[in-house]
Amino acid sequence: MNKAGLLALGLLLPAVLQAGGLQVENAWSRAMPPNINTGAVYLRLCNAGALPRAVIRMTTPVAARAELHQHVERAGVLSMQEVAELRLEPGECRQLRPGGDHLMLFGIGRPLQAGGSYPLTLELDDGTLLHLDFRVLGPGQRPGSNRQSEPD
Ligand SMILES: [Cu+2]
Repeated sequence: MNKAGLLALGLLLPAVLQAGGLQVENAWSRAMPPNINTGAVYLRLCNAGALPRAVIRMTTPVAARAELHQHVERAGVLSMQEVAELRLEPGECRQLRPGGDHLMLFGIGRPLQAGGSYPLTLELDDGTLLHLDFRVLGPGQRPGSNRQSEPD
């Protein structure tokens, strides 16, 4: 997509956030049972800038700790591990999704309510802070499905 297209998209969809050349869209998490205090956040990241850009840290008031995770397969066993950064080349997009890269939350203080939205801050390697909210979806709810079915 060309730059004008990206700009137009940004105007049409207020859910797209941009800072430091990085665009973030459709951040969501799945509601978990109250006895589980870990969770994952998924989102779509695009580097609309001219320089490589990386997410190096995350913070959220709802969890004691947040890590960048990726899934790795070792000897046929799928596990997840922390990575130091999520790096995107100019023009690159990355979809964080269940079974793939994700943001992992540990020590969630209170259960995240389906339908609620909670703040999350991404720190980029150039010092930019991207403040976003992620939505918590109930069982069976699909990310972005409500937006697409909403007539304007
Ligand atoms: Cu994880």
